[in-house]
Amino acid sequence: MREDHALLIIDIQNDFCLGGPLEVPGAEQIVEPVNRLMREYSCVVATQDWHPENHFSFLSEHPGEAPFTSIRWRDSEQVIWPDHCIAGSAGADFQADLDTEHIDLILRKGTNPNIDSYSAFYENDKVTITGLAGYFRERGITTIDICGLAADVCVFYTAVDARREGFSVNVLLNAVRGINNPVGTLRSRYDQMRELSINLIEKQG
Ligand code: VGL
Ligand code: ZN
Repeated sequence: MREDHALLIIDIQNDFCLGGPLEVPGAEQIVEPVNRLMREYSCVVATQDWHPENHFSFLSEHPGEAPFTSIRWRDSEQVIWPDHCIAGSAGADFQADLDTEHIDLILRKGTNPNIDSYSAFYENDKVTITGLAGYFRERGITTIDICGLAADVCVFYTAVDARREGFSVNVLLNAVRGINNPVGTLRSRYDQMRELSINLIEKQG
């Protein structure tokens, strides 16, 4: 077990799993691989997407818009998502089969109604930090292995910010799944990650 490697598990929550409003195809298939992986790390962090019920990214706040389309909002682009992961709701709970006893730190993100937060390190304003980079540095972490949901949204933005913060970053392909809406998004995000020297690897626990 390497003390300088961390496992970062992104948003394995009910609303992203089968039957959820923001279902990621195949999401349940990663739970067992992630459970096995957790045993290999001395530092395990998990995030939860954790929104107030009036979060501005929600479809219910934009009557007439279509989900998964992008709108212009206060000088930036914002994707409209089906309402999901409302703080304290059953949909925001970790998927029931996830072995949460191995998690050292749980970080909740997206709590500001006016800012979305895909990355575990920065909110989407790219200014507001979560403190996670500092947590990893203080624990002597140099390499972050990332798994979870969704590969083309929160996993992607988390991996990009982890690189920017100077960590070595591996995305564990067998333990992520993507939304891929519109089709082609997942592939393009994988290409962007490779260009940023983020390693896309298979790793079994
Ligand atoms: C996510 C869309 C909106 C994710 C979170 O966890 O990938 N995607 N909020
Ligand atoms: Zn969200």
